[in-house]
Amino acid sequence: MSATLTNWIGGQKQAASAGKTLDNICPATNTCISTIPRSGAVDIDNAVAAARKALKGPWRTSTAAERAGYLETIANTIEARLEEFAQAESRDTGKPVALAKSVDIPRAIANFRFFAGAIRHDETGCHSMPDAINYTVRKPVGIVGLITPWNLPLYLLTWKTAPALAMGNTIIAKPSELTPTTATLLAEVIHEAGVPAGVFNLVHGLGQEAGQAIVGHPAIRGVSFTGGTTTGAHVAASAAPHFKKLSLELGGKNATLVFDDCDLDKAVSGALRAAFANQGQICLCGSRILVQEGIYDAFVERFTNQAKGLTVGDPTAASTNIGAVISQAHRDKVEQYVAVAREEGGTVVAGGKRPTLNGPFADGAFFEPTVITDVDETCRITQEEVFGPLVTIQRFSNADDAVRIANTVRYGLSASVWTGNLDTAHKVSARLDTGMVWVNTWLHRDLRVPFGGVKDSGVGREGGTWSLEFFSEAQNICVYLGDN
Ligand code: TXE
Repeated sequence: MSATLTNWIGGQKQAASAGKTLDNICPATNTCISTIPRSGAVDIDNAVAAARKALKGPWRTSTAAERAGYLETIANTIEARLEEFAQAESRDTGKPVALAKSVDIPRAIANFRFFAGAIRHDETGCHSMPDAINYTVRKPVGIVGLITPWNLPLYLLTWKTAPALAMGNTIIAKPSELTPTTATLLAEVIHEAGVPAGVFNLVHGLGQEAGQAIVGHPAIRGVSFTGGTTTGAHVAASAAPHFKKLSLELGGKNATLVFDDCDLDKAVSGALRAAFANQGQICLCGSRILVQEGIYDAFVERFTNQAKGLTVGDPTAASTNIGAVISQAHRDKVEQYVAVAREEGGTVVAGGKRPTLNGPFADGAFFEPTVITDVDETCRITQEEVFGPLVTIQRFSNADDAVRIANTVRYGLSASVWTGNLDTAHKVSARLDTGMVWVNTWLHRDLRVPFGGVKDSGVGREGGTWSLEFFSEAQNICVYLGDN
């Protein structure tokens, strides 16, 4: 029997006001595991009323230390329930439990701990003049909307929730309708931590309904969105007339640049992780590998062999490297891109098809890790975000060529550069049109650094002081001293 998940509005569990529900499908088994409220504008209105009331209550006068205390309690509780959170994340997404246990849930805990520390040590500016003193105070934005995707559900929701709480906002969160469970557990944990009712409201539902109602609601003064670029454009257009603060973290088609002088073993394993981590469904995934001609053949051979050696299947098995992708529809999309690549002259050197699995996983949304060569930067397969376990490998001749190819796409989120030459590392990194570059590593994160993209990968930065600034309004107060 499947579970019934609820919204959390004003500290209360609630069904959608219209009584409608949506099925939550486990992509690994293609079975319904729960139902969620299919909320609409009325539910968002109710959440706004609760969030507005909470903004006027004790939350308004809470100290930074008190809010940091809440964040730490939340982190500790998630840590104590790590196994339960990881299992839930795996069931909703199809990702290996081991990945959820080692990456998703620990990172969610780290998000709360990090912003607890950040708010404790936060400071604002003071600008003195001969006859006056300016000091800056930060105020909460007010009610903020957090809209998050399905690929890293708790990880990304907490990346927004922790700084929003730290700065004293009240929240209306809408997780992806495909991955509702850990957000619901989080609402429970926040409530149990003693955060006042109405500070964190969770509303489930479809993007075009509940999500759209958040973006278009005039009382919601800021929206932080992570998701697809097309949806991001729609969110930006809807939010603009209300002059909301807006943070958009969107798609990527990130290049992994591998130079002749790299450590080949490390480059192959790094590129493999960048290509296939989380079934290739991370906005930072290195889905375009560019390899210098001197090591091209050796790289392709090693990379392809290792890709073929990855184990696809049962997300609960410790030996599984690749779980299910998010849905049958998404698997179909990935599969269609293989056909596109073939039409464009690409050669599928690994994967390219659904694996044959038995038992409960026979109908799951699995796809083999796929490697495609013989394509160039004019192809759709190297330009469009697939967001699945599919990677292309292209050849380049020199640094100019590599930078040119890397920068051809509409996206500009991240890149990784693999080289033994410090000069190449610095010079190439500086020429890449991306918000982030990793050298001889990938997804090596320090939560203080700016995170975000350029071009169609988004607007704004998250992380450290960037998040604290987004979730606050700076007010300058100038005190005149001149008459004395
Ligand atoms: O994301 P959507 P989808 C990319 C990836 C993927 C594609 C589409 O290429 O294949 O986006 O994925 C909510 N107003 N990424 O369709 O639709 C929605 O309910 C307000 C990259 O799943 O962008 C969900 O909560 N909200 C990405 C959230 O937006 C709306 C991660 C994201 O869903 C809305 C995920 C609307 N009109 C997908 N429509 C990354 N950068 O990591 C939808 N939503």
